[in-house]
Amino acid sequence: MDKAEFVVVANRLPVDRTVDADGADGWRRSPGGLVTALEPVMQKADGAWVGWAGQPDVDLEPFEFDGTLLVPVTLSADDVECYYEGFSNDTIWPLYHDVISEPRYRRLWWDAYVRVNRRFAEAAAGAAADGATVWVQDYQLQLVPRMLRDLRPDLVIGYFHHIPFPAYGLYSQLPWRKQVLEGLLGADVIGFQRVADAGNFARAVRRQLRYATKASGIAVPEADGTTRTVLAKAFPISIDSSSYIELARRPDVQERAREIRKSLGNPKRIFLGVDRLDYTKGIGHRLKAYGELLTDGMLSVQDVTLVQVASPSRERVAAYIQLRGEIELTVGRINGDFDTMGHTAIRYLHQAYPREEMVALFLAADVMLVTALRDGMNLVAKEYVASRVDNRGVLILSEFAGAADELGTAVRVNPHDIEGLKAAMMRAVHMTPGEQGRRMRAARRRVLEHSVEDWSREFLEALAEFHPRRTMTDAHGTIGVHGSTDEASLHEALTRVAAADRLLVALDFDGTLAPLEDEPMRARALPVAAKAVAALAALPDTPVAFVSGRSMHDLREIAEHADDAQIFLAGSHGAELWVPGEGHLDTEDDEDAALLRDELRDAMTAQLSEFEGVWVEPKTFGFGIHSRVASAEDAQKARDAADRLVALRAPHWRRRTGHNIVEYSFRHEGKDSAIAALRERLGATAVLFAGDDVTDEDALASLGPADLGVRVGQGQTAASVRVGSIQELAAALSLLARMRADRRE
Ligand code: GDG
Repeated sequence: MDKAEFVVVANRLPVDRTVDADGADGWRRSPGGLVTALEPVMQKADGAWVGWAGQPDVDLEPFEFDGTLLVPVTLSADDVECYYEGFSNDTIWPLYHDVISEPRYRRLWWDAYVRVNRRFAEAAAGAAADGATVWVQDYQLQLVPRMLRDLRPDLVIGYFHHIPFPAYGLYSQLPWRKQVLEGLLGADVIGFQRVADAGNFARAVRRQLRYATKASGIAVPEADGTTRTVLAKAFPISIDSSSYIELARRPDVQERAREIRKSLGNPKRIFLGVDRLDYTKGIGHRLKAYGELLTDGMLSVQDVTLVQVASPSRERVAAYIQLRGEIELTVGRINGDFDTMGHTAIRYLHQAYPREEMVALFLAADVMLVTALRDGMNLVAKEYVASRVDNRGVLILSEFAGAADELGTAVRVNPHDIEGLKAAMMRAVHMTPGEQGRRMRAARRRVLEHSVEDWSREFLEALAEFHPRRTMTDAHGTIGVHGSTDEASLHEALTRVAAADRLLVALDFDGTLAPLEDEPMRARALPVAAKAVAALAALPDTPVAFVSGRSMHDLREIAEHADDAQIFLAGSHGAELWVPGEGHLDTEDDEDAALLRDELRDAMTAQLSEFEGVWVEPKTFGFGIHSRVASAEDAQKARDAADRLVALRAPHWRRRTGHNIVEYSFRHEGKDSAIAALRERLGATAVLFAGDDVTDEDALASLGPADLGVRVGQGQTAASVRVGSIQELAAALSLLARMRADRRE
């Protein structure tokens, strides 16, 4: 079996088993947000997916489906009962949803959870290539990150938690509360739906494990005496909005929406609920409010109907069996009391439907009821909004759903407050089309601007940036970075490039030659680095270049002696070039782009002034948002605001992230193009490039076998050599200068 560079681990595989008319087995991609979200990532990467195929006691070999390697994990009937239905769905699910139903704590279930989590970790360890990225999904697999790290310390491990993380007072009920926290902290990045979930998690870690937390970082002491920083942060999930828009625009789907209205007797208003039949969704609360409005005579079945799709879920778990009984009793009573021959109060459907039918229902519904008592996100709310291409309809949204953090213009409700819920429903029934449009347009903007692809990209970018933030103290008491190249190999690599006929030494500036500063214009190369660079540049056949994301204007100011030392400068990630003796090479003017740049920059500066420590840096071809001294929350909000503005006004701009900076630019050049241009102009036969940040990886990844890539500090890298600090790089550059000078003698 080939090893994969990117591995997803989830309870379920992304496929369902099918049996055709001849009784032959096959597989079909299962619908669902997670599968859609990860599809583009899986397709780009050499990906594998580890999970259960959905049937007990079936042993399957790994197989390929749509370009993804599927690695089935076998669960026995007992595993399904104890690990899945028991610990996952009858202990963790109710506990994490604020104990709406009473969690059951059974030691046998816990044992099965540990056992099955280990099986998933082993399967993932077997599927992952050296240094691969593994993304673990959700509450069924909370122990996998730690188990996997112990098995494979070389891996980059992410975890996303789709459901809420409860307040400490509730979490502390869990008899295995420490083990679960330790399990999760095996990851490099832990993603949550809401800022509040990440906060609850950090609090539990402080109280239970006494680890220090700062902003979104948690300091995790490891057995070998090192400390690892784990990032625990909100990454709200989204939907594949364009597929909903596409369906909503289809004439047959619109026709079906009209048909649905007609078959319900063309009521004036249709209420809709779409949920898995789960006690967290507040279906009983909405039925109660609706039943009372009918009883009070505020609504009548001549005018309104409630369509409730309750798709079957976890049908063997006792709490779900009981819930189904209660809901169906309530529906029966309300219908019995209010139905007429021609009209029904509630059209109750305990079935699952194809997505086309769901979108037709969304289009037919005047009022969407999302009344969850607790919900990680609630994708249905976002799907309704995305589908309303006509900017009509009212979303009633529980403040206990994660989606409430983003959809501020929905009609918000506390579903426990039945009077409040009734008032909101009446308000929705009477809302003018103008108000519906205003609210819906704003909600749609948010959903459309932040799709599920953005979600996975943002998570994986954070993961790449964050791993492995590990410092260690060696026997001599010096601080290095985990994974630094040993001295002998570094020496060997430098000897190799020192022998090149014409060697280009290209160096990033900030974080590579100069320490990062809170005030970027104060950055200066370390004196020892500046000296090494000058020594190299003075040698024949050894041109030196600084390759930076800064504008040429700023780069010239901070790299003060560059011109004297005959150093080439590439600014704006390679879109601008300065040649010693010749000056700034002209770049093409794009007046429209420049106007838009000024306008967006001004808008951003005004909008971000409320966030302390966040500021906008003008760039030649765009702007950067710095948040080095801001709180994690403000930094996130500022990035979100910038993302929204750019997605709306300049969707074709390139977005780059670096250490505490996000940058937007209408020029798409990366540092790789700067290296290519310099290599050609200077006739270099080999290139040494050193950098410390994500944008340097473009250049590092473009290097050939004769070249040498050096990564300074932590982070995933394409470089073959890693040094722990700027000081170490400076020492390596001086050594290189000596080697090259010796070569000539
Ligand atoms: C968990 C968290 C979080 C439902 N019935 C049918 C159907 N669905 C689809 C919906 C939606 C999905 O299932 C349900 O997603 P939700 O987000 O609403 O809720 P959970 O299943 O509880 O999901 C939740 C989510 O994970 C993602 O992180 O948002 O908070 O609890 O996409 O449309 N789809 C079709 N037929 C049905 O009958 N086709």
